[in-house]
Amino acid sequence: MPVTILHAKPYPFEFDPATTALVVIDMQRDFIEPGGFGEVLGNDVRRLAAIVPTVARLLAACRGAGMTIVHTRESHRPDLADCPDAKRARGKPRLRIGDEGPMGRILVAGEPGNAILPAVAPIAGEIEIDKPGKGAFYATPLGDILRLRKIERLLFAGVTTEVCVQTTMREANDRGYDCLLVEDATESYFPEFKSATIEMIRAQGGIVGWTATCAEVEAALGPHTKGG
Ligand code: C5J
Repeated sequence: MPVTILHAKPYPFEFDPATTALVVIDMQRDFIEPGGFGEVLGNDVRRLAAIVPTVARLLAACRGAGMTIVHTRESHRPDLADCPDAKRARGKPRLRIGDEGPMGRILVAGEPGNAILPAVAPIAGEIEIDKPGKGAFYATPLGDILRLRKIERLLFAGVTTEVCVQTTMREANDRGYDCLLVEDATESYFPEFKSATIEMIRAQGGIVGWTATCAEVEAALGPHTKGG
């Protein structure tokens, strides 16, 4: 049965939990924990760590409503065959993708730093997508998986707001999905980039989609969650 987030911006967002997926982008140790790729690039990772409890709450609400849950990881093959030289060289970081860092090889599948934080980790039955790019549709089976499950709408959370979250949301928008970004379940190393992204998503009547808070999603799902 459809539910409505009345206070979503720019206007109410209706969705049916049966045909809506929660997509949690790149909640990986590499981006969120000290010593990972995010910190190697010169970022203060504490901002990202602060949203972990909110993402966990959102996951609990969506799991309780029986929604499809997708987790993504930005990760490359161990042989780096899916990592363009341009991506590897960009920014001249101290440690590059594929180099040995404090949490294993940076942004390489299967390495400790590439794992999703335990507090928001996938559970049995949830979809895990390893993506070599910023967008989760590029060079992954995500589009086919969503189509087979007859998913029509997407809720988004994760990091970073203006990079992998926004890129994936724009890819989804162009593929015909109605998308909503959960404002307090996403974060950026740069607060001004987060707020600008939220503004641009919902500008012009929701040109990329909608935004709402985690509490607003929880309130809408209330009657659908187990025991509700
Ligand atoms: C970045 C991401 N920022 N997950 N990746 O390189 O946003």
